[in-house]
Amino acid sequence: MLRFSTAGESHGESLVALLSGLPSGIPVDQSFLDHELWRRQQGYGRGGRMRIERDTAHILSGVRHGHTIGSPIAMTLANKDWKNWEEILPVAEGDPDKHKAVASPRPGHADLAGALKYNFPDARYILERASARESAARVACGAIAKMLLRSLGIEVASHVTRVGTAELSREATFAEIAALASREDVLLACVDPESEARMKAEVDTALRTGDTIGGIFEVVVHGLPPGVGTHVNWDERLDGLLAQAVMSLQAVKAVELGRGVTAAQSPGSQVHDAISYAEGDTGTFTRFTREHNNAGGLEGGMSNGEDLIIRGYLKPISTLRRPLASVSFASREATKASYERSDVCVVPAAGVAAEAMVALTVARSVLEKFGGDSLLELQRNYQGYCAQIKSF
Ligand code: EPS
Repeated sequence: MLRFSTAGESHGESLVALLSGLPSGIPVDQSFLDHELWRRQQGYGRGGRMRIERDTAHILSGVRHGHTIGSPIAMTLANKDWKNWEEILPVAEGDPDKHKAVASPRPGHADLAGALKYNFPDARYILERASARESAARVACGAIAKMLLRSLGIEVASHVTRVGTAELSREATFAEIAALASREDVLLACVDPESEARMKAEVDTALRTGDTIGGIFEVVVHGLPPGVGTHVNWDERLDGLLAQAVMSLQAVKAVELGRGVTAAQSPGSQVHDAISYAEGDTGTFTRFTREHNNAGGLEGGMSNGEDLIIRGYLKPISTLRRPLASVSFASREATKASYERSDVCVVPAAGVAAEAMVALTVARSVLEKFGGDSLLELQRNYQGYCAQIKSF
């Protein structure tokens, strides 16, 4: 089974990622991996930390001569900021006078629940692990999952469809969304310049007022055949797995598949995607075609051959320059929530992290269905199935 886990604190020495269960023979492109990490660091509204970090994944194992070898892949991502934190956050006891408490919990962050749960006098250790810095390690794993999917012709991309009240005003094609990944100025990762200008204005307002702003990103999976995932067991349904994977990202508060939200207020005749059939080579995978994709490529917990569409709804970052009311851990007196430095808007970055989570989730379901210890074996199984459904 494809599995990954991460370790590391936001201001510790390094993030660590461990990815196992991949077949041998997948070409691993270090520059693609680092470009994915770079994309996650971009976006209008990121804070001072991103001027310090320049993420790169140092691969320690599982890849030799440019290809996976089937064994677990271990990676480290050094935190450049560590040099400023060595005395504040040492592994050994160190000098307590140099430690830096997170003295009053930030509403919306993990601070209060975490300090209570782990019995810490302040929220420093909670912040360190709850921070979205961790998502860099997920992006490193996701980049390798993307390389696997790419060798089967499956692509994953994301764009921003809303920042605050500013919404993308038109439909986007997959080609437009995919092209965003090679943009030099990510700005707000929106395919439409006019909509993006309105989104930027929302970030500017938040910046000016010491506030933060959330939004919506959309991840699209293109080129996935029907039948990945299954309806037969609740914990193998691809829709449920995707929802969990994206919801697990820092600051995501809702996940929508296809037209999930507005479907709840519309009659079935306007929601479900009518099916047609044409002899000849019309559809990509089968001769069954759809005019619409309101289902977001998922029916019955399985892919249906249309693009997967997964939207993540991001709350505004909970570290505010004009902090909300809170309580001092030490005195229990009313005070303002702690503030160090923070981002104002992270919707494009969260979209990149969500691409990674989606790629890892789809790759796991693909490997479960098609199996194979080498890429050659996987591709043979995959192509055999594609030929089977084409002649269904
Ligand atoms: C974060 C706070 C900020 C963000 C950080 C997430 O970090 P710092 O407190 O060091 O300024 O920059 O995100 C990252 C470091 C990153 O790589 O995404 C938080 O508290 O969640």
